[in-house]
Amino acid sequence: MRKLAAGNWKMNGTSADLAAVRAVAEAAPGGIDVLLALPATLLDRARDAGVALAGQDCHAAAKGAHTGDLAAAMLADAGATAVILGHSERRADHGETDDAIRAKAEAAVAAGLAPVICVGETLDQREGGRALDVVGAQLAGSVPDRAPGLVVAYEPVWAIGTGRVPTPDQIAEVHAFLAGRVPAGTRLLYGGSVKGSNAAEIFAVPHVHGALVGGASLKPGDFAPIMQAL
Ligand code: G2H
Repeated sequence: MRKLAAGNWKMNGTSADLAAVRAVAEAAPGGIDVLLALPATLLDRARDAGVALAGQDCHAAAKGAHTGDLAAAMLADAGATAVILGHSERRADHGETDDAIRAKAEAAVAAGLAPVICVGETLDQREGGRALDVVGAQLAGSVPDRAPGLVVAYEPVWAIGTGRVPTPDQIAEVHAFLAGRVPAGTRLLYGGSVKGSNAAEIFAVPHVHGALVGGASLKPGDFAPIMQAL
């Protein structure tokens, strides 16, 4: 299975940052896949930068009266080949449920986009011994029956943007659990405070096929060592 380094720029980036997209493309090692989830405003202008692009969310409907939303086909039209769905920031900020995420994923698949579906437990849930129950329920509820190119990202909420990273044993436990429940060929990414300094240790964990990287994907100099560690 080819490894995947995915960057999630979240709500960062303007036209001044297109040079960083090109720099990531130039720094990408051969033999791995690299995907940048840019703000939608940059997708079309980054489409010839030499790196695969993703959206960060889409609507479940194909079109219509949904002010401010984007259809999956619009992301595809702008150059995306994938879309992140169910990121914990979307689940928290926009109340996205597993059912809503599955509907979005079905729309993404219909538009030819590979869904990158995020799951992950909160600190309370982990400390309560419920991490596997939570990610299992999120997986069962949010992944459609048919999802070509499916990627699942395990992002413990307590590790996102905090600098806290689970131990390799904690990541291994969840990834082994997920590996037994996803269709064959599904890539499993770890996400949450991945940096150049911890990437190699994380990538050595069984069933970790890459990373979904937030803060450290914004600067090519930070993202390059992560790509190289894969
Ligand atoms: C988790 C991750 C990217 P960061 O949200 O999806 O962000 O690497 O900044 O923790």
